[in-house]
Amino acid sequence: MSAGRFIALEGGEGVGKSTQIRLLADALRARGHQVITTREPGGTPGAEALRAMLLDTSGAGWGPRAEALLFAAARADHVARLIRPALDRGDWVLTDRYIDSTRAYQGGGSGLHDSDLMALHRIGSEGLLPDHTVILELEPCVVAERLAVRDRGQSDRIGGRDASYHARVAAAFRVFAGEDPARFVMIDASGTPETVHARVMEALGI
Ligand code: T5A
Repeated sequence: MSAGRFIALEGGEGVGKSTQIRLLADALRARGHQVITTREPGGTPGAEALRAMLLDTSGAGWGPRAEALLFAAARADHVARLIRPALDRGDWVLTDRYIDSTRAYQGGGSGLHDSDLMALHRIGSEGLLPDHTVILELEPCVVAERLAVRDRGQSDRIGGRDASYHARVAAAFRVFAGEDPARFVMIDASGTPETVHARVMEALGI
């Protein structure tokens, strides 16, 4: 069996990342691969504790700099304790969000410099990048319909930020994809989960 690959799914809230990770993991397992699925912030007990602190809607929350440091700390634990060991074993690792979420939200959304965020990533996670980063893109009105069904108006601290914040996040993801077509692929996330899954499989050449 060949060595696994490290794949991140990215995009705004509710575009279908978790759904597509499940379908991709099932397809890879059906081909006999060992697959780890995980998420950010989170994936290890320490990072899940930081997730609760980051997304909790009670209290004053965090400024953009503290938020970026906490995401980097969560990622450092996630990489050291789960992602690196899995890749070293030859497993496939599929993560729901990774460094490009920090670049899009704390960078594009909150205005921190990309070079500073990448410096934190070098310190925290030795700069580990995915082999492929799949960005799911969907019209905000379709996302709103899907989340209205699932969440009934509830959102976390970051998902609840205003439309202009989320527009800057979406624009940042498009810029990343344009700058590095070798790592990024943009996928139209409209249509049924199976239709989107077929696009993901084709884009990854699986
Ligand atoms: N964040 C995160 C940062 O600011 N910086 C960082 O560095 C990182 C790592 C994380 C928050 O943290 C921020 C970004 C986020 O605001 P989260 O709880 O992990 O928050 O939430 P999301 O990543 O936004 O995940 P969601 O679960 O909300 O969305 P998904 O995973 O994209 O969507 P999914 O698959 O759950 O689908 C949403 C709904 O749509 C349905 C599903 O069944 C579900 O009900 N659906 C479809 N319906 C119709 N057609 C399809 N094709 C469908 N696909 C899914």
